Amino acid sequence: MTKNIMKPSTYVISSAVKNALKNSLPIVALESTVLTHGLPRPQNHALARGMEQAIHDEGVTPATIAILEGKIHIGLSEEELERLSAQTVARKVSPRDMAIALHKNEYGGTTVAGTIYLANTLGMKVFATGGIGGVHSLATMDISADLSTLSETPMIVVCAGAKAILDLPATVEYLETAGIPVVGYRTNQVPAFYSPDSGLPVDIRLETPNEVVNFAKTHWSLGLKSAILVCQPAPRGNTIPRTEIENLIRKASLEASKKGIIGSALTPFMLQRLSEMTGGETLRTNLALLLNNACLAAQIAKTMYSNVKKA
Ligand code: PSU
Ligand code: MN
Repeated sequence: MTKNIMKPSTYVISSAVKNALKNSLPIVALESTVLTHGLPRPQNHALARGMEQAIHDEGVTPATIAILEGKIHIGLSEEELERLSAQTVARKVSPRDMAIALHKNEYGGTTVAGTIYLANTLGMKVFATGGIGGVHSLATMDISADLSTLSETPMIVVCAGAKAILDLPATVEYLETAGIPVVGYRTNQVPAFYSPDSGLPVDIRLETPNEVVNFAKTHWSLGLKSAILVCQPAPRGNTIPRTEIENLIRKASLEASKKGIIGSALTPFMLQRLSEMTGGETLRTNLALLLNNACLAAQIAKTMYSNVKKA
């Protein structure tokens, strides 16, 4: 069922996504800030293709969502994906920024918040990313719009926890306040992006896509409108020990504050410095966990839609 409340003139849906929506076939929505702001070129484009391919391989339709020249695109062609990945000037688009990017005919990478808003509006249920935004620092009130949007968007969001440079305990507290259950996928701890352990317990541990789908249905059957956050650790062999990465994050933050780097420039700076300091290890982990999350999201979408058909 689509509950489309957007004016068709504001967006373009690819024929593959249109077909999947029309026939209630499984779809996984993908964000694009990770391409425009999160990863270096050309790895961003390779990753985007890899995630789409991983979803295809499960027999599921990927829907990468982005803004191209002032139009919202739901599902990108090969050429559009390449063009977006090559953009050096793109806006990072959360719900607050959407009309701005449209009004100014800009390119935009949609964040978790921006993407799940659009995906849910079109009736999609499953989304994959690397890490969600969260609480940077309570002192500055830098709290990602991902959190408030997750609280009002009934989608299954597969991630490896929150962005590594955040205050993870504060982020987890906010998730509780906002009514967002944190599911550990085959783990008891909220993954800390690069490392599997954070010392913070998940709200419930689940083992299979089927359990995730049933849990989400129970949550929504209560009339709740919030997302389900499914947290999966980075794949074995690609993780970085918690103490090691924490030290490097401290070092990089110090550098950033010395250089006066703040706001939207902070994440790209931190990710680049971490990658330099680890000889590319953080980048490899980031890519591996994104692919892994795309696979799990596709399996969840497949399960969800096969259940829908049987019902
Ligand atoms: N996590 C990463 N890299 C990223 C992001 C998250 O490791 O690039 C992006 C996601 O799109 C997320 C956004 O939704 O950052 C959150 O940004 P902010 O904290 O400014 O809301
Ligand atoms: Mn922010």
